[in-house]
Amino acid sequence: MASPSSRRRAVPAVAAAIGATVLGAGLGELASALVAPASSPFAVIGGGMIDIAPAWAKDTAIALFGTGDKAALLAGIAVLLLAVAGVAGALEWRRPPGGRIVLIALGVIGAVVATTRADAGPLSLAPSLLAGIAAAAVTALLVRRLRQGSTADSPASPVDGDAAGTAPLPAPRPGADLTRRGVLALSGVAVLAGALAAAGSAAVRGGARATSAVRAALRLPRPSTTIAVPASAELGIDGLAPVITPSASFYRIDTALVVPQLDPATWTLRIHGLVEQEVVLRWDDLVELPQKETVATLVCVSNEVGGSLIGTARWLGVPLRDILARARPTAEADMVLSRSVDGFTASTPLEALTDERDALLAIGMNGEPLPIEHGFPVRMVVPGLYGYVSATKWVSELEVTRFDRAEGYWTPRGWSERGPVKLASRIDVPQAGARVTAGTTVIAGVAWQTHVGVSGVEVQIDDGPWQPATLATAISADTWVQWSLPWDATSGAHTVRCRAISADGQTQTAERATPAPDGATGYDELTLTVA
Ligand SMILES: Nc1nc2c(c(=O)[nH]1)N[C@H]1C(S)=C(S)[C@@H](COP(=O)(O)O)O[C@H]1N2
Ligand SMILES: [Mo]
Repeated sequence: MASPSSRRRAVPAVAAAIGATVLGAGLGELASALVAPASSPFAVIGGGMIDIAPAWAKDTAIALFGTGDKAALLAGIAVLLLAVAGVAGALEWRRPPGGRIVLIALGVIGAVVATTRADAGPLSLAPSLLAGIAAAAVTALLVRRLRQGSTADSPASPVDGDAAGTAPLPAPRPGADLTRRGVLALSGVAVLAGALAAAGSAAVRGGARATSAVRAALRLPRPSTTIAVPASAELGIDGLAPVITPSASFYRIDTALVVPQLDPATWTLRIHGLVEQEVVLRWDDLVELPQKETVATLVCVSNEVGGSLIGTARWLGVPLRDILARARPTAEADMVLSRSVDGFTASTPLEALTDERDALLAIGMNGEPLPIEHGFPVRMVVPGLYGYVSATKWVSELEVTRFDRAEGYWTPRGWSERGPVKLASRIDVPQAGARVTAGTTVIAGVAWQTHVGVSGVEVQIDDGPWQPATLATAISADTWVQWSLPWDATSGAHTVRCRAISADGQTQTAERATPAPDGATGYDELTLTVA
């Protein structure tokens, strides 16, 4: 057992290791910004954790933090890192060089993970190694100083404890206290320096600014086919999701802790595999091709019943069947594995990319170039399929292959290899927790089964009959449709449920299923008290 005094004396050592680790982490981030942009120690550890996370973990993270899941992950890593640093400080104080070894080991782990990332460069080892070495060296220096201070001023060991074995409280020693205070102050300086280095790394990166400038200056080609959105597609009910989702509020889901910054001038798309002719497409080639405008709803397989991981946008791009036709897939091919610059892949049935549907290699979203976090400069959008098996952002490669030869990113992580969108509906109005007073009110929401279409929505209040809601005009089978139903609300507690009927006559199933492995099912339900 450590005596109270030795525990007390470990405090500056713990502080020193934490300060040294913040400094090391900041230097690692700065080094990454300067020489290995894809190998930020935080991003590679976070990315590695995302990659090994099973389906339930992804679901839980999204359920807890929504689209803030990435910030939560990074904060979690920071807290864990500081906790380990604290332990390393105590170890370095009691059992040198234990603390140094722990900190170097952390750096080595980061470096090894960095080399395994899809976008690892030649210097990918450097940032994490530097972070570990800096943290260890500064910890060793400060703890050595602390030890010199305390031994210089401590009495010789025989006096340090009596025959009964009780630890004596050391008399205050001004010299030792000065050292302790000095080391604490230096730890604080290290934290500040680490924060400065991290801020510096953000400034050096500035990549986001450069890409925004390129994006802002970009002019999109005009579509040869446009699509009109009928005014009657929008019911204009307060609280109801607008039929076209503004890009700024469009949900974002991806594994990219650092959003890829691509320049259209150097972007290429390689189409290869089971093809007669390998093709490499550049931005200039792409914008020369006939452009099509579509409106399509994109939905995430992780969307819970009633969830918000869904949006509808106007997309501009070239039909993927035109692109694939240039490469001429061979007869044995049945899948296209699209790959993003950051290593994400999606397995899409070849048929969905070559049949009559508007599967696009998209460059525009809601009249502008794709937002950077939605895949700038080029992504895929395929009606009828969940995003994880179709909607690859920052796309750089289409490998024409077979389902029995390759699999997409989420398949080995517990998600189905194919992801057709399931029939679903959601209640938006009244909003959960809204005050509803007795009298005529409105119930409204959205319903979808992309590329199949919705022919009806029914609403049930308490245990009453299922009543048909009024549908807004559907833009197409590829989009969600708004619905509404007037309701003469009586005071008291009520439950409201909805279910959709698809264009091919299926009624949405009441059976509850979790998002994994192939999409949630069950009725969205709202409970409310009418005043
Ligand atoms: N490069 C890349 N593309 C990706 C993903 C990803 O993790 N990386 N996630 C997919 C998933 S799971 C979904 S639901 C959609 C979400 O697209 P959005 O963020 O534009 O809404 O992108 C898809 N494309
Ligand atoms: Mo998704």
